Amino acid sequence: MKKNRLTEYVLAVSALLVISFAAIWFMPGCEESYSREIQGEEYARLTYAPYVPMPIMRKHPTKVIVDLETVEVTKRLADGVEYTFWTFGGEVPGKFIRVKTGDLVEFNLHNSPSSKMPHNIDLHAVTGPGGGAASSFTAPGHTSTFSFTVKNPGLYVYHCATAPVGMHIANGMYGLILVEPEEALPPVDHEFYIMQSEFYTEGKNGDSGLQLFSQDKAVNENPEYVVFNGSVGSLVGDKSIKAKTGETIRLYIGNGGPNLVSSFHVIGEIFDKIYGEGGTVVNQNNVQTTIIPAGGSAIVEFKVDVPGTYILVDHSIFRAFNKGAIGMIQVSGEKDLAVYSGKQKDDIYVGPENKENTYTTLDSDLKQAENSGESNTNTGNSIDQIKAFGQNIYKTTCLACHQANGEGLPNVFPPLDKSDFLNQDKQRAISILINGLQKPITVNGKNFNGIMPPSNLNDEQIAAVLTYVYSQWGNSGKVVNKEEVGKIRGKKVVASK
Ligand code: HEC
Ligand SMILES: [Cu+2]
Repeated sequence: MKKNRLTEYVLAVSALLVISFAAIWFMPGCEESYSREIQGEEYARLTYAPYVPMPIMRKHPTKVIVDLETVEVTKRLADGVEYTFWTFGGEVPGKFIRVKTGDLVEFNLHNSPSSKMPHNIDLHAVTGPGGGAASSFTAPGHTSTFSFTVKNPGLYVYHCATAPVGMHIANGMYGLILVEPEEALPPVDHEFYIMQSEFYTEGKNGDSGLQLFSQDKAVNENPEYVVFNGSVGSLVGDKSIKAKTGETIRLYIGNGGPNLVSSFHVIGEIFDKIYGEGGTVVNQNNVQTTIIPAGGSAIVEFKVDVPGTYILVDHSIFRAFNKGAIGMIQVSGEKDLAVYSGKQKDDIYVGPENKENTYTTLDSDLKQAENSGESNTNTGNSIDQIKAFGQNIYKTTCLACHQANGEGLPNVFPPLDKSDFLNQDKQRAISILINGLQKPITVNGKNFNGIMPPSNLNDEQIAAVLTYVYSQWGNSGKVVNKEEVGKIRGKKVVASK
């Protein structure tokens, strides 16, 4: 009995010892634990979106010197559309800043001598009045310096907070600062920087030339453009994010606003992990769409298993397909047919009752998105340039229904090649593009009664796409100019039969 007790005791003590040794042994970073003392200094290496500075390997906080220049630049917002952006570092969004908890940041805000406005910076990573705004107010051709210790890890937005604050943000003055936790984030194969925001232009979406800021539209929260990384198409085509199958991706996503909340989604992917609202805890697994408030952020991680193109969108979906909030991840590598088979067949479906109707599935979302990178080129003057412009519009907005060579789909989408209906009446065709069409028509002897939605194109775009269509596929070769379109839009002519 007594002996037994003793054995139990000895066993218990040794078990405890083993456990505590093991615990010490396996404690992360045990050999080189994080020192909280500031040692040395370094210059921050800042990156432009979609790139992110390298992870920080050091095991101690340091003094980090950040140099950032505010500069006002006029450049492309969409093809043919220019805007005067106010920027941190010459691009929208501003440069990505990466520091580590405990770092002492010496911030030098330089305002370019070419600026017309004073600017400052409010970093959400700063604890202190205005997040640095009051200490960093900088006139053109001046530099302000202030320092702060980053106490809280997380992914934070920074922005200009000079009055009128809304206008400075609306013109592009925002970016992200990542404060890494003491214990580094787990390694991944790729990290990228994406920031959503809106632009409020005087002209409508697609109106070409230099666009001015519209205070009215901003106050009404009714943007003409919603974009990732500062312009339409900045993450599309050859500017897509690239990865290989089997790799892990971490996205640092910010929302500069100024007004809209993003419903961030990647078509065809599921976020394995989310650090909700850019905090330091993984608070969800297996998420389809995450919400990113204006002036907030999120960190998402996922592994890409299937090769192909994945479309980043704000799933408030008209913002994606009509205002620009589209990006792409192109994944190359081996197909895994068990994870995703691809299209296995495409049969004609004859509806249960009406045997005259046939349907075909359309991948128009994808087609539109894939083509959107090359759409909307501004018109030149020559007829060839107009046709080329029209061809791009055709590919992005008409092809999904009327098909590549205007052949249409039997019983569903009428043909545009040698279409007697089209060639008969130019004004009617213009009106159909402006207002859409929803009534029975006969094209080349075949009846159609479908819905063509209004095209949402401006006068110049309608003129170009119709000129292109008229020049193709045995059509009459008519030329449509934007004045004709303007007249019909003004009159609100209803499509007649
Ligand atoms: C979502 C599918 C869809 C898209 C996109 C679409 N159309 Fe149509 N279109 C139709 C349908 C359906 C009709 C027939 C409507 C009806 O029956 O009332 C039609 C009719 C027409 C007609 C008159 C009939 C004919 O064949 O001559 C023209 C012209 C036309 N579309 C041009 C265009 C052009 C140009 C674009 C691109 C800017 C476009 N459509 C985009 C579905 C579409
Ligand atoms: Cu500013």
